[in-house]
Amino acid sequence: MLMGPLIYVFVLAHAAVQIDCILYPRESETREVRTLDGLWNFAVPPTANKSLGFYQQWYSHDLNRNEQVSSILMPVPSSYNDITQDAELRDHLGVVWYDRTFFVPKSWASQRVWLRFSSVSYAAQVWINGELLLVHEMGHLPFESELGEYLLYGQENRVTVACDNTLLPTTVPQGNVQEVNTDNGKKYIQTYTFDFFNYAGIHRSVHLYTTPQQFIEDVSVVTVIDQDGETGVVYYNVSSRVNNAVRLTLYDRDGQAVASEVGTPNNEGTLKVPNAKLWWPYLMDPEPGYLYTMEVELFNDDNDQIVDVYRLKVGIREVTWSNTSLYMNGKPVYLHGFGKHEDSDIRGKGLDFPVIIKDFNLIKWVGGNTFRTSHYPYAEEIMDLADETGIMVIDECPSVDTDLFSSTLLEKHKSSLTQLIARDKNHPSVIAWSIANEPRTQTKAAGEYFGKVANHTRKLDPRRPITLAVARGVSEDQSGQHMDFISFNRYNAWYSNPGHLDMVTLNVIKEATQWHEKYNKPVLMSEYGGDTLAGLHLYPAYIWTEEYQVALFSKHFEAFDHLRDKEWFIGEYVWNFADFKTAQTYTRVGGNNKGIFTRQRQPKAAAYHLRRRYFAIANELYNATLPNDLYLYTASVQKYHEEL
Ligand code: BDP
Repeated sequence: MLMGPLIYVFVLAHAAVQIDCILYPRESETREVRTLDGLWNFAVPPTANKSLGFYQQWYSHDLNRNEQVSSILMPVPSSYNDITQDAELRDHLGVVWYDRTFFVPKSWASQRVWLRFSSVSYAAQVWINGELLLVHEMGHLPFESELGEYLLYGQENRVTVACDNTLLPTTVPQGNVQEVNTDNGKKYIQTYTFDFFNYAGIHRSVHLYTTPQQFIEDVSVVTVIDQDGETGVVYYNVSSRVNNAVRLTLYDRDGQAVASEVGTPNNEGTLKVPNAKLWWPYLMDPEPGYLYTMEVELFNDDNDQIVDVYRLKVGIREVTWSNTSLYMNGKPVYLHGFGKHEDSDIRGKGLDFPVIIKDFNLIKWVGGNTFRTSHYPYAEEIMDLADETGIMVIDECPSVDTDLFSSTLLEKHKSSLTQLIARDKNHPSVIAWSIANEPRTQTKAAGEYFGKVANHTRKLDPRRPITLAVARGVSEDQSGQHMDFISFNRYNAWYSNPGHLDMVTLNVIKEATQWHEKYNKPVLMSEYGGDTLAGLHLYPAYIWTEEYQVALFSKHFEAFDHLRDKEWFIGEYVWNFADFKTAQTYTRVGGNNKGIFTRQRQPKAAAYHLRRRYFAIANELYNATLPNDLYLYTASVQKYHEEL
């Protein structure tokens, strides 16, 4: 009854999103790509009438020329929340409006022209020149449409986006809307239980791109290593609406063709690469992240001319698992990394290359070999960089704290995985799918629900293991039976037994062992940590200080080393890589401070501590070279110590 002002609820609630192909737009000799990133016009309807933009059809005119609208400039990509000084915009609930104009050359009239959004959070409606083109529900995932007759060639066009951040019990992630009494009367507020700020807006790039009339619609790649251990096998499938021949050629880093085949669209084909250079994770090989380039060419009807070309990076590697281990190219891997967030000052969750590159530099500096995309899919550009650097990724869908397991929610949850796998299926860095973070898994209904989500995911991709980050206790959990490995989040000496550093090690060992005993599957600790205010020092270690974070980590390290002797313990993920913004609560000082880096990416003491551990592990397991600044010189006795 209080949903009146919240637009997408009735527009989108039943819009089934079926996205099974969504290639990243890449230039080639047959394709042009432009971004519409930059400054857009931005307008917020009045709180008292959140639907006004729809009633007044704000999509019919430029927002900055419409006398009924007061618009400002808004950068794209970015969250809108932290761009102005207005607390109401920061905490806005419901629809906001964006628009901009762009030219389309006359020469594009003979092509197909597509408009692609890499992410609008949470729901979007898109108009071109006043005509409704697209609706999409789900943040962090791309959607697109061909523009066709909506477009004016050789003229100016306008794109308008209505973006709604409202979260409900049937959205992924879930939230609630409450009516509250304020000093200025009644208003609606958004509540949610997950622990990161519900940033919203056009978060990633907007692309305009062309394809020829006959075009490559999708490319899927699965790689395995032949029994000889040397030949890389690349199974491929090219989708196209025509049945013309396709030619696939694989080039190595030096541009030499190493395999080629002519096949037919929508049929599986195979490329074999003798003496393949395998894709290895960072620190596991001197040349991690080796990528080939796969060139896909589509022929015309007479099969004598090439009409479309698309190039895709391919890493040849094979992920397998047993009830005790996870293997990369047949070798057991130990995962040492982070839970992260897409989060930074001012742009919130907006794509930002300086922050992205800095984060990869820091991950490598610390010696991490993995991260989990907690708690939603990260930008495609981040996934590309993970491929190139050899950082393994547990790829998580946007389901957090899932509860109230309705059939509507189930369909959307499944759709989030369909969309995620369509987007990320070809990334060698993706080693597993995480189908949720900390859902309420203690009921029978939850067990059945996650069984369905896991089956759905497995059908879409049987070649990667499935997990979810569980927080409920071992004895009550109903979800683990459906997973391929168990990931558990636990905050010893923080949420449980705060201040008691002597109540960590045995508890971690005990719980990990219980998970393994209950499900007979590999186990990893997907979150542990404690909030730490950078610069706060107290010795002996006291909660919230840098000393405490270091000591808390050490107590976990002892447990992990004990567990590493058991084959089935496959990894450790610190919570969190960097401090990040959350909703306002009395447990958070400027946000969540569990980062080993501040939000500005400066190290706390724990970063140096973790770095010594991660490199020591990589050195022990893979003979990785230790950086020479791991220990700074103190006295000659240290040299002796290091040699031990
Ligand atoms: C875990 C959640 C994570 C939180 C973390 C914390 O998975 O999203 O940020 O707790 O409280 O339960 O720091």
